[in-house]
Amino acid sequence: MKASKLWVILLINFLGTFTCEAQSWQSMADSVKKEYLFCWDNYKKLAWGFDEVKPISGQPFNWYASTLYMDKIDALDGLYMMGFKNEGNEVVKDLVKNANWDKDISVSAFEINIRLIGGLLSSYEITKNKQLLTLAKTLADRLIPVFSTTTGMPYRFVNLKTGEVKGTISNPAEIGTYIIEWGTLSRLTGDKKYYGYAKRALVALYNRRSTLNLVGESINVETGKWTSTSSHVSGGIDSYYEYLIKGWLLFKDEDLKNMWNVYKPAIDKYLLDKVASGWWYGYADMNTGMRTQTYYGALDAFYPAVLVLSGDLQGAQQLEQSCFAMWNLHHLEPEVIDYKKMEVVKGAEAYALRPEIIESAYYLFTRTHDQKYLEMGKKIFNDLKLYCKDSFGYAEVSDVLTKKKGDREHSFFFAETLKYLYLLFDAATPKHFQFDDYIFNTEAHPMKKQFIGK
Ligand code: DMJ
Repeated sequence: MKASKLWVILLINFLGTFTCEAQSWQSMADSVKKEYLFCWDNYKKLAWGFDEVKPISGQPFNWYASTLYMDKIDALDGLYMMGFKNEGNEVVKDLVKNANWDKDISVSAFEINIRLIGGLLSSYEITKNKQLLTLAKTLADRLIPVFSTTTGMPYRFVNLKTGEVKGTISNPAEIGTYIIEWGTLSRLTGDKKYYGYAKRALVALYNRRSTLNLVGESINVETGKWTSTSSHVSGGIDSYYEYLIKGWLLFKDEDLKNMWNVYKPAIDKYLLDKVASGWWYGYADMNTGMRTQTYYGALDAFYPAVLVLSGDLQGAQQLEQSCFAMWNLHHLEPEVIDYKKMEVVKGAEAYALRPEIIESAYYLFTRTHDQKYLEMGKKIFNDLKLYCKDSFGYAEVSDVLTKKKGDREHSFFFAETLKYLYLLFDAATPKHFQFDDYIFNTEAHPMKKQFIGK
């Protein structure tokens, strides 16, 4: 056979395999869309005037005394991304007509920010419906009282009607997870004050880091004194680091990058733990650097994504491998494991349908194009269908060992878990979404990049 003919055959085979693989990932992405619609239709049918639908009983559920449109707003950009335009338009119409923030309820400013302000801003960018931007702005305005401390670090809760604040003991995540949404609000409204509040809080925390360049787990926002010196990358600290690196990428404010550059070596020195079961990030005291726990969990699985964004691809790949081992221990990941013993920590057996491990697989696949991240996503998706799917949606699992379900489907299941699965499989198809000009907030709502910094 002539060499040229052989080349043609090889090329056809290669293209054939490539197309075939792309098709199979396309069909996985389509399956995720099907599950999104299944969950959405149940929400719509059974809980339209409420925040969420309970996946086992089909009962409606509100976070507070009255609805804050949690599923509607958290799911909205996902509906558009997956092509469910009519469903999306229906939500926009409903929000524009009915949404109102004049409610006598004390709410978590952090959750309202990442889910509602984030979701309204990204949906505004998609639809260009100005009323969504107005809803985001008027909601942020009702949160402003939380920033009234002398330190600049926000209180945790605010009454949306009266502006009364509470929650003096807070944590880095709830203090330092505003700049993506509030910076975007400044960009879209031309009012710099939103960026200012968020940045002041980030800097206030940074100024209170230990001499080892670590932060603790809880702090008094009035006095600025640490109330827990436990340092880790888990819940309560996680998105503080995420917002430094993402905030820099989004706004090119060098101050944010400089802060991250001070933390990163300290995190690697005191928290990174290379043991027989893999690379992990455990717990240490922020002042002494002494290891306190060999714990890692479902929430911590966001960190490979942060490592990818900060350029540490090797660290990200190692850590994601560990995360997948954690998932495969019981074919659903628990809230916390002891990675030295590779055992679930007592009292932390639940899996709340969290997205972080998928989010990290998505970032890693887009940077490496390594098929193994698609295979990870496939295994996770199949386990979700097997162990979490119920009559009216997907249910959290209260114990990954017994697989006993709980009657809750958090709104981040729409905003993040299913969305990141969809984006992961979509990324393997020829006409995939491009997010080069966007940064996802911690609830997976994409925000457009813009230069704000110095
Ligand atoms: C989400 O609400 C956000 O990602 C937040 O930063 C912490 N994790 C939950 C989902 O697990």
